[in-house]
Amino acid sequence: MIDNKESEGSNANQENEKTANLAPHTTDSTGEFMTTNTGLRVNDDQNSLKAGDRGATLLEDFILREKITHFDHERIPERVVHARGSGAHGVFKVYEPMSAVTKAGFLNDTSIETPVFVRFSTVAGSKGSTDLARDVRGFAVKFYTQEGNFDLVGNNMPVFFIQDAIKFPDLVHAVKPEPDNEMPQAASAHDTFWDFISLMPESAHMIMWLMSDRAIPRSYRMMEGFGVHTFRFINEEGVSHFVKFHWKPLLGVHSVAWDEAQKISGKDPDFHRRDLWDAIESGNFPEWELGVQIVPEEDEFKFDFDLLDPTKIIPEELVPVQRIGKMTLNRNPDNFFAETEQVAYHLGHIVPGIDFTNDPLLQGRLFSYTDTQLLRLGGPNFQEIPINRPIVRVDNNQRDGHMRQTINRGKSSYNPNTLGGGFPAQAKASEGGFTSYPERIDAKKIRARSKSFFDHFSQAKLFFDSQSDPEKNHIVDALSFELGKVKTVEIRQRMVGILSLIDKGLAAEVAFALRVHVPQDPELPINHSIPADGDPADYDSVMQESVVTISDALSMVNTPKDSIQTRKIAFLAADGVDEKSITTVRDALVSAGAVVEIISTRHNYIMTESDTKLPVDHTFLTAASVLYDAVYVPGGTNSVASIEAEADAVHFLNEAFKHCKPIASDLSAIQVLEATYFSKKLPADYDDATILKEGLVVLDDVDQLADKFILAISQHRFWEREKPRKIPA
Ligand code: HDD
Repeated sequence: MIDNKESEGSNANQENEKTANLAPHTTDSTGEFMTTNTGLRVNDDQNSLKAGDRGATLLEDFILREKITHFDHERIPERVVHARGSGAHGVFKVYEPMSAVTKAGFLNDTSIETPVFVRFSTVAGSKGSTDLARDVRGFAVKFYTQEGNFDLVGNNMPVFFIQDAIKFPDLVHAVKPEPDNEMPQAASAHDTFWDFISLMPESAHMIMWLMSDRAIPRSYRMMEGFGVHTFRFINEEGVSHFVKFHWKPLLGVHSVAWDEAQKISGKDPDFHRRDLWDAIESGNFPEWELGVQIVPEEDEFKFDFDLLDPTKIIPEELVPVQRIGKMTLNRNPDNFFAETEQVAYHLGHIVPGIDFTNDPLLQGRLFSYTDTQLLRLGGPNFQEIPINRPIVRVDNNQRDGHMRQTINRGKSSYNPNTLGGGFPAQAKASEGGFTSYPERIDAKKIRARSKSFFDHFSQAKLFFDSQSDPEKNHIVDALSFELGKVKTVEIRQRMVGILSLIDKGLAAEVAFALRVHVPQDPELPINHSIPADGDPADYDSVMQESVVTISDALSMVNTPKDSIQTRKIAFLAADGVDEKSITTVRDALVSAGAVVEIISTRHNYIMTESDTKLPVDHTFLTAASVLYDAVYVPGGTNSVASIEAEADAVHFLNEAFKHCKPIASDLSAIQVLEATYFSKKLPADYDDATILKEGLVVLDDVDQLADKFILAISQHRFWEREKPRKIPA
């Protein structure tokens, strides 16, 4: 039952208008008696009411019936896409008033901290699927503004698979598990997905993103977000500017390796959820800057692509991203179902100062989101669920329906009225009333696609060309994996044809792995989403000469690498560890913001050489290298001997090496590294240049070692190591 106790959730001190708004709906049973839903105190929650202690249960048992009935109805349909997700509360603050382009209050008042609720998600998998699937990540932000809720329902990739919402059910049917046998779960590596994609050249650009490491982020906290569509900003004078929204993570953009992702899926399928939760619990609040690319209305046709086409980015070289504010996630939800599961985002939740464009994907989404909540949340009153309520008043003449919470006083529920004094009253624009941008429309009603949407390859090529060599290799590997799982050879062949239009070398490498041929002179494939009476010739793709040929912003190599904040470092140690060797490095890493965990052969604690107890976080049974960013082996004769003798420890190091992670060892523990497969690759020297290239640090002086290890960890990964691909782990 509901009471008025303050929320005592994880970070109850993060007070704002939304926490106050949630408080009356938040409850805590500490110190209370158990009751039924009608408030009757329960005397026996262990036994049902029976005809004698060995007799049948009586229908009269209303307590049993209420409990079982509620349980029977606990589940609601999972989201048709983005079913698997994790949420967090936070705040957003704008840096400078944006009045030149938008009148949105929360983008103008620098004194206001706007509460937000963010939900990150994967797209294809079910609610209980792994976080580490190769997939797009949803990045949905609900701003509880003083003018009502504004939802920015984006992804971690700036483009989309299709140009028109009418293709969305086809796309999703193709990527979801196949309908006859419901396999595979949370994976695009199967025939129906690639069958569809190989017939949809417009998805070429998105496929490059999906096959890149962006699809396997290290953390939700280390990925970008994008509003994808071009939206409009409207200022007080009614002037419209086009705008693209970006989220830039302050920790940089980082990924894991594909082999690692698959192993994490087994070792800890909640890896991203846990990472987000733990970061917030430990006070390491994730932060993103909100970026905007602004295009004046008169520049609409200045580009070699159409601003309304959601398969295109505006290269940052053409229109820079201005960082206009910061979002900080500072409180974990109190209850997953009540908040993260029941939150309902909708692209159509906007505020004055923000408006839509005619992007046909955006337009279709405007229908889908409310519609889906009606089924998922059971009726039209889902906006009354606490997490969805705005922090401002809601007054209108909408009434009744399943589970109505609001008790509306008075006789009139219509407008105009005199019996209710004419209220609620319409608001003038000057009073905050929303008015749509009066875009001129003079057109024939027609089912068609603009020819300005027909260039499907130049930005796919721009993306591929902008990647570093390791990133390109990962795209080749990802395609070889995904298409390798496709059973129908014709689909593989068709995809190689499409790839050859993006980059001949890429196509050749994938074709080599699949043992199919690269078509000599591939024709631009026709767009198969053509009407029955359409002439395919009218739908030919056209390749534009891209003005920007390389965009640094597209490569993760160029992300900031100046911090080890929140990185998880494994220390492999056992009884007899050298106290200085372990504590000096631990203290240095922790003061640089990293999280250190000791992994040993037994639980609970280890004793150092000087007889001090150090707590053990995991054993080799409960931890794995794929759950850490780097590894350190401290010195101490007995500890080193135990670790060297532990096959799982050697595997731990081999695997960390294979996944290109920084590895450090006290020189006195070198015998552990010598037991690994990569012992032959240990460099002769450990100066900064070698460390920056190889990511290996072996030194006698542990103070110096700690400094160099921090330098290595801040680089994240040493992809160069992948070249030999011969580490068996
Ligand atoms: Fe969507 C959920 C993002 C295209 C229909 N979408 C959903 C979520 C995100 C996105 C982040 C999860 C929200 C949450 O956490 O609750 N969707 C996108 C982006 C798109 C996109 C960035 C392209 C630019 N979506 C799209 C189209 C349609 C939908 C074209 C339908 C025509 N999306 C839905 C949906 C979902 C949804 C069926 C499922 C659950 C929900 O809405 O609340 O309505």
